Amino acid sequence: MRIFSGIQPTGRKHLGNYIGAIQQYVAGQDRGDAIFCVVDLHATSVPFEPAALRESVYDTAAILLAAGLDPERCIFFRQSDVMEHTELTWLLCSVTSWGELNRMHQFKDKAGPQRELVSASLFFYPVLQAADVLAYRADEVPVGDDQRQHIELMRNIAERFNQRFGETLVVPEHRIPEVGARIMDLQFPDRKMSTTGGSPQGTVLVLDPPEVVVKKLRASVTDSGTEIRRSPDKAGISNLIQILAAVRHTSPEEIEREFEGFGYGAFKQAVAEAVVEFLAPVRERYDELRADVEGLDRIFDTGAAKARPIASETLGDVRAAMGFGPVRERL
Ligand code: AQP
Repeated sequence: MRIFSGIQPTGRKHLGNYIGAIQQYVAGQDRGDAIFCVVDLHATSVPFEPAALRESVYDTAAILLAAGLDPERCIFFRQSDVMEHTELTWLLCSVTSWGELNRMHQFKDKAGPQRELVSASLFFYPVLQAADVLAYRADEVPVGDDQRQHIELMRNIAERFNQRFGETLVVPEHRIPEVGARIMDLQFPDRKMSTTGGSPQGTVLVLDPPEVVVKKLRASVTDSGTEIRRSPDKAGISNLIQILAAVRHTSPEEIEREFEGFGYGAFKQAVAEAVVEFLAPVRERYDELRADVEGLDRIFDTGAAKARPIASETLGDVRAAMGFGPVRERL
């Protein structure tokens, strides 16, 4: 089975990214043929600074490696190093409808508050994401719950391509974790924890010092009740239950049983300590990995050299199916 996922370059990866995505990437290495990339092309869909973008790619790579991605056991590369992604994006646009793209929640959420130019690339973002996955004929895409709609779209794109031009692409499935698929902002627990839309105090960063993590979790917004249980009117406590269950690799039911009769203060302290412990190994390894930019470049070069032939073969089949290039017998 082939697993593929991409992550945006920002050094500010948060607990939601870690639980919803990064943790699954690391586990994916034992489950199949795993391919991951830092999607720097996607980062240009919102305002960005070129020098900061380049640095953020290294920040993100160091976080993923510190979390346990092993370039010996997976293919790990920088998206812009494999140019097949961009050509495939254009070709897939012909089987993507404008109406579908216009219905994407992420586009609406991000285009709305933008004061400067709303770029066409923000609109086409999901097609590039589809090209990333379809280029590797991946069976499975580990993501958080917020990506459900984008994965549905890439499935439609693959199915439509196959119907129109003949069986060429693999239709992928999403893999969304059962626990922690949507970690919420600690200050506004009705919104997801987010890089761009979150509150600073409500967002635990993977690289936050332990005392900052404790402070943010202890200050998290709860309700006027006392019970540690999940309920629609207890969004803050429900979120903390999810977080603790995810970092301890257990179920929310188990957490509710264990903390029955505890007060909110003691529960928040327990969540804070568990999150600090959960993130400690990443913080410990990060600095050394981040300092070695040449080493990171070598990892990217090796990854791109392995990724390119796979993407290139798919692109060749797509081109042939669509009628580009000289006559070629389809295999
Ligand atoms: N709150 C979340 N809970 C669980 N999973 C989450 N993911 C994002 N937020 C949560 C998952 O993290 C992966 C990386 O997403 P990305 O590449 O889009 O990274 P990002 O843009 O830096 O992360 P955000 O926070 O999702 O940014 P905004 O909100 O600004 O767009 C994905 O698999 C995602 O599902």
